[in-house]
Amino acid sequence: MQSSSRMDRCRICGGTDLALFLDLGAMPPANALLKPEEIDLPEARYPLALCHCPKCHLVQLTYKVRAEVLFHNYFYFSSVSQRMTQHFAGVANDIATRFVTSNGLVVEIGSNDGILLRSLLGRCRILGIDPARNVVEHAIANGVPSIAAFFTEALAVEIRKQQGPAAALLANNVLAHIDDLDEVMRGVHQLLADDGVMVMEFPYVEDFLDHLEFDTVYHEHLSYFGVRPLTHLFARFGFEIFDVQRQSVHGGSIRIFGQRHGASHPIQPSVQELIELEMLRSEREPDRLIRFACDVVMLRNELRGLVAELQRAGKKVVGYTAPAKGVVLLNYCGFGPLDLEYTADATPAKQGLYCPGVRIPIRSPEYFRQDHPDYALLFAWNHKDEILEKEKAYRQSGGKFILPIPRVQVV
Ligand code: DWN
Ligand code: ZN
Repeated sequence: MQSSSRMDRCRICGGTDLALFLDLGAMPPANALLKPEEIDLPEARYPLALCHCPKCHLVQLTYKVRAEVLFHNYFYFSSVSQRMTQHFAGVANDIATRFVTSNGLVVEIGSNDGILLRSLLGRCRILGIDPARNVVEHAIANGVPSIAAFFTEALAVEIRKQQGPAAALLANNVLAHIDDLDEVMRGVHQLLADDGVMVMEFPYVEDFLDHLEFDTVYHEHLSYFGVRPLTHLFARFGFEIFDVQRQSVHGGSIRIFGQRHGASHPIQPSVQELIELEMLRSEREPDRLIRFACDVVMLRNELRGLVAELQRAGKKVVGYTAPAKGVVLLNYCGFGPLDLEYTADATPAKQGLYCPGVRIPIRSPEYFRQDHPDYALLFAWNHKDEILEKEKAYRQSGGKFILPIPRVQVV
């Protein structure tokens, strides 16, 4: 079976008039970190490009890599970030107080290491679902009942049979990873209680475009959602969005609240406000996507120029963090171990491995502090505040961070 295939239809509306506007070239999957014994072996590379559907306005990858290839062993543990842990504790509290009784069932699709559901322990019944077995084992060890599987209609039927309908169905940073959205929506239809709510959070396409977040384009992220395309998708399955909240995490996200059409929650003005914002931006700036692509090329040139200039001046530049977006930036800019000797990341499972495509080793933050390089290129710019605080001593002793997004700056 082929491990990747070309997308020639819109994932939400089936439109075939897709317009390519950004091409980052062929790259290995961003989370396919290499073991030392693998760095001299050939790596599979897949096209990484974006297109826009003029019918429902979904932005999506032009190529898809099979989920089994991407998620068989996952290195992303949400709980590494304290801020994300607090963020999801806030989401859990909001859900538990507004939508779920003490005997209600909350199911989370893409529950990762249980970062959110952990906060609901003892407040209601919980169940996590995530395809990455290695991460699910962490969740179970944290006391979060979890199933290592993809969320499908058949699994939804099974869960409902065993545990009853879900009062709340959550999906945080998941929907963008799903190829067959119809299958997931059929599963939601099966599992959600009649007056149940869906709470889904993911990066927002308006922030993605406004803040030049091209490095968040990787093979896991099949879709880049706005409210307009999601309204299309929900309507096809008898659901409606009744509220949307913008969030600052992950470079700018939206949290949408959905229900069965006509259920009890009144539709908030926030929904129409964002639909109109999206319409206005695309009508007023018809060349917005092309400009975005040109700005990406200019940022790459500027970043490469800065690193070369610093090295010419005898300065040592390394990387800091090894997020999926960092792998995309490294590969797109063509940086290698001669440019950045290593990158430091706090995730124990990543240390000792290599960034795919560029073979830059991943070291620990402790190694970084001892080494004390002159500059550190911060790939996880979305955790800037938390990390600059954590590395205060490095900065106070003259170390500087290079932030690549939304524009190159040295702090
Ligand atoms: O959709 C996804 C987004 C939400 O998160 C997933 N597909 C994968 C993941 O993407 P990412 O890897 O770009 O996420 P982050 O949260 O930007 O990755 C943060 C990285 O930075 C992790 O490798 C951990 C590391 N880190 C660190 O070394 N020290 C993070 C913090 C906060 C730190 O203090
Ligand atoms: Zn479409």
